[in-house]
Amino acid sequence: MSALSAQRAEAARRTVLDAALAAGTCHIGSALSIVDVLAVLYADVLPRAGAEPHRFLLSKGHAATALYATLAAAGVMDAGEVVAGYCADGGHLAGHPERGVPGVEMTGGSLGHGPAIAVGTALADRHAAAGRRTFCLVGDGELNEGSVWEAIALAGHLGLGDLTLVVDANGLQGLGPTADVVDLEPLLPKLSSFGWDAREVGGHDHDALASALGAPGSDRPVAVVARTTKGHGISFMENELMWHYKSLKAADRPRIEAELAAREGVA
Ligand SMILES: Cc1ncc(C[n+]2csc(CCOP(=O)(O)OP(=O)(O)O)c2C)c(N)n1
Ligand SMILES: [Mg+2]
Repeated sequence: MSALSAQRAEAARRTVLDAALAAGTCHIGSALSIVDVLAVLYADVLPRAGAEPHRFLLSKGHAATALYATLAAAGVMDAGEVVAGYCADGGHLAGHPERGVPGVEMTGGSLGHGPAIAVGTALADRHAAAGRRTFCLVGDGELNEGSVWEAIALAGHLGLGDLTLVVDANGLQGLGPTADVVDLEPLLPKLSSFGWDAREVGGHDHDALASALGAPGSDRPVAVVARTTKGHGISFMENELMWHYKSLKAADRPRIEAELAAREGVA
């Protein structure tokens, strides 16, 4: 495991929770689900020596705190600024990411749009011979959006090897398990059938993530199905549907601090 990604993931988890506590907002489980994926991307995969970093588009924009916290851990913004500015009156960090904020490539929030935008940026970079990869992260519930599959079909047809779709496969969406809402498993053969190089990985395993995300597809787009736990890292939130919409209250701070202290003890 890259020491850098591990250390940044712990820092980002704390920022996510501090921001959620300060703002009293929801989608905490959704953000914790992807902290490790983002830590690996921003520490080990996106940076390019002497060139602009590869692109990252957060399609499941409701997990915005994970993106802000990762950008803070990477030094693009300040963690205190995330906690004070997220969903605050007059703050500049909205509940869903907005283009124009440093480090934010795509405005998100309405699910289902990231993959099509990612096809566009990958195609533009291909024409520019930029050698630049595009990564787009979607939720597994978000895969219910038909527009996602139009983009998947087109990317496979175009053979966009520099495009990587990361599926945050946590098995839960807003109002129930994905298997009960619209079951799209098995995902790997489905994605392969659209001409994608489909890979499956433990979504909190930094080494496995780094190798699955690090290698572009030769002439096929890459899909990384990251098997994650919604609410990962905070025991009472893990796999608990209610932490999609439930918000933390000030009275919850001691139990959050206890969980973070226990993590820091083992990290
Ligand atoms: C087009 C659209 N419809 C509905 C919503 C409301 N919504 C926000 S999060 C969510 C569930 C998403 O589930 P999933 O993609 O699995 O993400 P997770 O919460 O597991 O991270 C829904 C339906 C939305 N943001 N956009
Ligand atoms: Mg989900």
